[in-house]
Amino acid sequence: MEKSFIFLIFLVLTHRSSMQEDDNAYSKIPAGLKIGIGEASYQTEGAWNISNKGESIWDNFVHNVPWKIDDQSNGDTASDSYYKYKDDVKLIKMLGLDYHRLSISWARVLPNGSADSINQEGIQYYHNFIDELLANGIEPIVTIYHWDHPQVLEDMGGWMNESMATWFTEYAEVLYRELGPKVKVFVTINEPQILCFQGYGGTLIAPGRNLGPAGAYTCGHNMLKAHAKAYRLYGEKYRSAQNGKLGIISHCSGFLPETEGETLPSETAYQFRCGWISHAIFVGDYPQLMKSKVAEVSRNEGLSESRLPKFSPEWIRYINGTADFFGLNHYSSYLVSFPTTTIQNDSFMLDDSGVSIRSDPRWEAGSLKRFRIIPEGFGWLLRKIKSEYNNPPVYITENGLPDNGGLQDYQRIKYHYLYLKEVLRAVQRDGCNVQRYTFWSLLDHFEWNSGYRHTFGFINVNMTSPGRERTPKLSFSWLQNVMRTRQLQPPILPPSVNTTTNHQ
Ligand SMILES: *[C@@H]1O[C@H](CO)[C@@H](O)[C@H](O)[C@H]1NC(C)=O
Ligand SMILES: *[C@@H]1O[C@H](CO)[C@@H](O)[C@H](O)[C@H]1NC(C)=O
Ligand SMILES: *[C@@H]1O[C@H](CO)[C@@H](O)[C@H](O)[C@H]1NC(C)=O
Ligand SMILES: *[C@@H]1O[C@H](CO)[C@@H](O)[C@H](O)[C@H]1NC(C)=O
Ligand SMILES: *[C@@H]1O[C@H](CO)[C@@H](O)[C@H](O)[C@H]1NC(C)=O
Ligand SMILES: CC(=O)N[C@H]1CO[C@H](CO)[C@@H](O)[C@@H]1O
Repeated sequence: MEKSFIFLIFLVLTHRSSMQEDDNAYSKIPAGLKIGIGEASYQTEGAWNISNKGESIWDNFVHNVPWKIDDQSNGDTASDSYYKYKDDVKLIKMLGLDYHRLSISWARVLPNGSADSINQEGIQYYHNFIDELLANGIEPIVTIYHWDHPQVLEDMGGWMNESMATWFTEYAEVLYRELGPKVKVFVTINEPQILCFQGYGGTLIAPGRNLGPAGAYTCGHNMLKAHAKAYRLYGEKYRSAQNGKLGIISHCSGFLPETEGETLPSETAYQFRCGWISHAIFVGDYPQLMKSKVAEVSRNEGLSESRLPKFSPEWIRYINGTADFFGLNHYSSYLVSFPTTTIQNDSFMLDDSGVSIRSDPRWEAGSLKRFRIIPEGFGWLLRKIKSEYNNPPVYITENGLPDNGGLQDYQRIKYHYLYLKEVLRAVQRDGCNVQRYTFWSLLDHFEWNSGYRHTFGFINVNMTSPGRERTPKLSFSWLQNVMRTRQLQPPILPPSVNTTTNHQ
């Protein structure tokens, strides 16, 4: 009698604490979690034809097929960061962040693609930028390649040409040699998934080759080889002196089952999109599920062999283990199922997985509909990465929400509050080994095929003014408070909303 009464109290107490856990338990940012912000060269720099810079595939795309960009704009000037990098560093410092993620424009450093002719003015810009960060106590994280390779290399096939792996490695070596003494984290390639499917498989982004799934798979295949060669070269020639960390960035969404308990659709969607790249690096080769499914689809289409290229055993071993961290870009989540009648798909992948992927219209969206606020999908993903790859160090290298601009960005604050909270819980409750969290992005910038209509910045940039004046948004002061206290801060609510409103 007494025992069961005590047990009952225990139940009540544990139930209460798990209810309260959500709001208070994990709000401290642990010492092992560094916080930063990021940008990409083509999206911010401008100065596209300055100081011997070569033409990149993005310069070519926006100038030759301007109608592919929602507002027919381009990145010729963008946020003008080529000239204003010192202002940007001041703002990063004001935010109190630990690090800044920037990318190098391949065509600015190697105008005609060849590592034999380094553009000194181009590399000097990155020396200056990185020195300015270091002088202000901000750690630089360098993305070697964020989608803007030299057009001359595209003219020789780009990522369809296996030689690209060699050209990429020669370029990476220039950066190890030049910047490696002061850069301790390099990312090789940003999001093969998106660039290969939208730029080579489809036409949404540069180079817009429209080669279908087979083209996208070949692109990913060559990128994995390029990444591995660049990683191995660092190990052989630079690691002992420079002691940096290297990885590649996967774009991974959350895939929640449409029907509770039905896990195969989630597993399939995960392996086709995230696992495609990550499995080869953390386990070896493409995921079995993906190999079988693409082989089956290819057979059904009458192809003599699978359109997913095969790695030799030597390449499988060579690529396996080539990452010091799991680089993760995450934005949103989807509901997945095997369709019974018509196939519903979203616009970002032509897919052999056979999985139907949709957004729940009840989930709140940013200015682009596929960016829904669904933080539990992030928790799902972080736990999936932990179990799938034996809990590797995870660097979250992008996380953010688009809106239509303006300084009162309440929705951005709410998004980051909920998403960072999910990260803190995954780390402190579930033991996920997340070591970095990167807000995306510092500035309003050129948002690829969306032009300037959708913005991710904590800082507004006046894109109609030649001065490209920077004005911090409301989210800027929220983020300052997070960094000052190293504690998650409650969202700032718009004046008309009462405090009990549920986030869903
Ligand atoms: C560089 O591009 C701008 C357009 O963004 C153009 O006005 C200018 O003439 C170009 N400069 C050179 C040297 O080609
Ligand atoms: C490559 O670019 C450099 C610097 O812009 C130039 O001097 C050189 O002639 C170019 N080489 C070729 C083969 O185009
Ligand atoms: C690939 O690059 C090589 C140079 O390494 C070139 O000879 C070849 O023509 C290119 N292939 C294609 C398909 O463009
Ligand atoms: C990949 O590397 C891991 C760790 O060294 C090893 O356990 C695994 O067997 C390798 N995978 C393949 C396919 O060789
Ligand atoms: C942006 O710059 C333009 C041109 O200088 C100016 O007319 C406009 O008021 C500015 N917009 C804002 C929001 O400051
Ligand atoms: C139902 C639906 O949206 N189907 C689309 C799936 O994607 C392909 C390729 O983009 C489209 O052609 C279909 O219309």
